Amino acid sequence: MSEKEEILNKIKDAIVNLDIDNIGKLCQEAINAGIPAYEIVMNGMAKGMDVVGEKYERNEYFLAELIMAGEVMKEGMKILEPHLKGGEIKKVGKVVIGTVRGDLHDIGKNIVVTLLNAAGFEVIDLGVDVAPEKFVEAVKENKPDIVGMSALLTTTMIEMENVIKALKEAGLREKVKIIIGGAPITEEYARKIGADAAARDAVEGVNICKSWMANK
Ligand code: B1M
Repeated sequence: MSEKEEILNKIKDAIVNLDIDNIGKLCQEAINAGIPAYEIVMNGMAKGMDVVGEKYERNEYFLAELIMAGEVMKEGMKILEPHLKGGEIKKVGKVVIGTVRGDLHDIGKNIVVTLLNAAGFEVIDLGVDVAPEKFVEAVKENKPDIVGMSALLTTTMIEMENVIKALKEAGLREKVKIIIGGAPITEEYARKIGADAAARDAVEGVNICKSWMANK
């Protein structure tokens, strides 16, 4: 196993073992070894989160462990976030983003926000559990180019469609591009609810937003 694989494995294990005391040190070690921050997130911490999810499904972990895993990942992000951010760049476009109503998962959405900022977008982050009316208000107020929505639960995906309906009713749908993402989201679902795109991960999401702005 290469040194890089070894560190990424230790980071994955730290998430699985809910090791909040060592995750920061390990992330710093990975940065020092020259591993790009985004790779540490996706091939280290997010892989650990997948195992945590599987353990939860097998009743080996419970809600308390899910909460703790979220905290451990956030602790790691404190070290990685400055390395994900770019310098000051001219703003290329404006994005209103949020996790939809009923859904409290924000780790993935926050990575999208960080990478959008790094790519030069101005981002209005509405947070989690965002009702359709709040998306509409934010679009009216900020006149963004793009609306982004995140959902991690199959039970909250439906809210994405509700946001699109609410934007249509307010006469705002045609003024913005809409991108959706999160573990249960597919291209097919995006087409079904009338979103413009679905992203599998944060990098793909940001690339889609960049391509829209380039073609504007
Ligand atoms: Co929850 N949870 N959770 N959870 N949780 C999942 C999602 C689950 C798959 C676990 C499992 O059973 N295997 C399952 C959902 C099952 C389903 O719906 N089919 C689940 C469940 C059931 C629940 C509760 C219902 C548990 C309960 O209460 N009994 C509950 C619901 C609470 C609520 O939201 N109302 C719950 C709660 C929580 C915590 C709050 C404890 C915590 C979240 C902490 C937080 O976010 N602040 C939590 C966690 C940590 C997870 C897992 C383990 C990890 C999620 C995560 O952060 N992944 C998760 C299992 C899993 O996903 N493997 C699970 C890492 C992150 C980097 O990935 O968020 O997918 P992700 O983001 C990616 C892409 O999806 C994409 O880019 C990101 C980075 O590349 N992306 C976008 C995301 N949004 C995007 C938007 C875009 C573009 C790309 O454009 C706009």
